[in-house]
Amino acid sequence: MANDLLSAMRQSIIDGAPETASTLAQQALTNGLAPIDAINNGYVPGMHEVGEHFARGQMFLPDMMASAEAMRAAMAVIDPELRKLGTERPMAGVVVLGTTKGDIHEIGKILVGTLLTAHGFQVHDLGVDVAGERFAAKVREVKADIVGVSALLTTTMRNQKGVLEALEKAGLRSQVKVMVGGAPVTKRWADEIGADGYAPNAISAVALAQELMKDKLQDVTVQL
Ligand code: HCB
Repeated sequence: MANDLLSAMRQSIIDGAPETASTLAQQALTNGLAPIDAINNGYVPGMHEVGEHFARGQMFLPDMMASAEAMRAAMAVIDPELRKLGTERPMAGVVVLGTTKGDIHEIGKILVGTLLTAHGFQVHDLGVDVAGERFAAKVREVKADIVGVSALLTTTMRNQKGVLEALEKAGLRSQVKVMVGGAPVTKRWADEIGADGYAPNAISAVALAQELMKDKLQDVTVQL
């Protein structure tokens, strides 16, 4: 039964059917499926399949846009459930989040933000197509502990490095940890550009953020 539901969720993304995706999300919550499992085991595999069809020329941009709409409709139902947990936790740290310049993919970043919020982080989401200087300005304004930079295109990955450079230029690099992610991003790339960490999905982004907060606390203790 749960497998049928997950498979229907996956298909609603491939079909680009927001109403079905939303109805199935309601159904999943009613049936007691954990909200994060609905996302990770139902809708995200659908998104990956859409990406593969697109790469093979079997789906086109409007199809991919419809799939993104369906994903957003499902997340609109599931998001509040995930966020509820966050209000019951002590503040874990301040995070500035955004998709890098030239890139408008936002679904993964939103998911990372939601899960961080659910784990007690205060998240400031700058949205998409964000230049390094805007990241730096926000870090200064909200005294961020962590910056999360998303990039989904091989051409915009290099702008993650631009964010690190902007933080350096603003004299903020030593005060803030930087984590990077997005489909084409790897740990190797994160190391190469000098980021503090890489997370392949939203759950590991939370674990990484928690780890980075510990490192940050240690940095402060060493400085004292
Ligand atoms: Co887009 N697109 N797209 N797209 N798109 C990809 C990314 C391709 C891989 C598809 C393909 O060819 N196989 C491809 C990129 C190829 C490449 O460069 N390697 C691609 C392309 C080419 C393009 C256009 C250039 C197409 C065109 O115009 N000809 C264009 C670019 C526009 C631009 O940005 N300037 C484009 C446009 C679109 C939309 C608008 C139709 C739509 C985005 C809608 C939106 O976000 N509002 C879209 C979509 C939906 C996709 C796919 C199908 C899904 C992306 C997605 O939402 N995944 C994607 C295929 C794929 O990724 N396999 C395809 C689901 C989320 C949950 O995963 O990886 O984003 P995620 O995030 C994870 C993870 O990476 C990590 O946690 C998240 C949650 O688990 N994470 C972080 C992400 N950010 C993090 C930050 C951190 O600090 C830590 C962890």
